[in-house]
Amino acid sequence: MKTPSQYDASELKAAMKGLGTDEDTLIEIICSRENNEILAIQAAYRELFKTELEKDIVSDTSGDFRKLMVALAKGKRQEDCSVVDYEKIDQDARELYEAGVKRKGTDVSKWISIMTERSIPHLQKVFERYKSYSPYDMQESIKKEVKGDLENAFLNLVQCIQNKPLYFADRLYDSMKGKGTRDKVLIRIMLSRSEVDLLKIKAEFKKKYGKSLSYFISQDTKGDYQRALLNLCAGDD
Ligand SMILES: [Ca+2]
Repeated sequence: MKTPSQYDASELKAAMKGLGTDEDTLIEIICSRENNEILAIQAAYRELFKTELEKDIVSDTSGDFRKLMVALAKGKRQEDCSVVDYEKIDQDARELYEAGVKRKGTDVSKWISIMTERSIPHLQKVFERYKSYSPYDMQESIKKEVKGDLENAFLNLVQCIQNKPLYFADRLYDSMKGKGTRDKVLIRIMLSRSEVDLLKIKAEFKKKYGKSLSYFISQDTKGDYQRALLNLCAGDD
């Protein structure tokens, strides 16, 4: 049995070791964990692998995607604050627009600093306000402005900021939809969210996909593996 941070550290190491990188795993973990979780992962990573998480990210990624992953892996996001700063919300929304859709090319560093340093409740309001400046919402803007791993990472990040349980419900659905199952993703999300927000994830899942998460799992898996996942998923849904 590993602690959650040891588990995340091991998943990150596995995503980066050897040739190539499993960017989807890296993005999912780095974009969705909170400051205290990131700091605990850094410590677990150091203890288990005798090296720094940031160092491995730097050597396994490149360009603006690397800048975004490294910024998130520092765990420097402002903590929630009960005071709502409408001026700052407006300013950040305008700056996100001016750094992307409004100009030729994209000022990715500006996007990174706003989206990795501001608090989650603040950014939720910034993305709402953003629509009064831009003809496209934040997700549409990301799709227009950037490509590849960077696009994928920004989209994951914005989804996590807007509604994290829905983000994980979508990832669970993606892991099971169509033919076959992406077992690694299914197992990782079930294990890593089981004591965090699985109840909320189950509610979002049923709301969006019409049937319960347990139903999807029972259709897509079998045997002991199925029983273990259904146990994690236990309870009324
Ligand atoms: Ca642009």
